[in-house]
Amino acid sequence: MRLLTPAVLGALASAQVMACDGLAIEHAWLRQPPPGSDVAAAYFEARNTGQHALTIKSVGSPDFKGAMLHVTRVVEGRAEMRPQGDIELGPGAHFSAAPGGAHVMLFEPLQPLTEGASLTLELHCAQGEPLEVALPVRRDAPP
Ligand SMILES: [Cu+2]
Repeated sequence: MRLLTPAVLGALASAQVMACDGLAIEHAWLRQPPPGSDVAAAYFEARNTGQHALTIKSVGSPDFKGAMLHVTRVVEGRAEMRPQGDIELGPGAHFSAAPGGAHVMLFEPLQPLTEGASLTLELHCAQGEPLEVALPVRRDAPP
């Protein structure tokens, strides 16, 4: 018997539980870019709440023309962004996309990125339907 925290139960209730075979996403948010910028970064916490391994292959959003998983690495003192490969999560495993590391890079918004707006982030897994989660626009990281 596994105990689920209220936060995890909330994520399961708000997500399509069958999508992505047990993937739960929490604390998804998009950092409001400076005015005039057509590139934004989004972050999330992912956990495999299922019994089987799963793989996040890619991301998308109906609110942007393009979306990619990136990772920031410091190479010889300079921060560089590279494509993030597949994210493989065993049962119970956790992955954090947070400022300074992995992130969702979003290109060419199709609507204004107003603080407080709720956009949509899609996670595409190796199996199952894409998982859609709410992506609130914030000026700063959630507390
Ligand atoms: Cu990036």
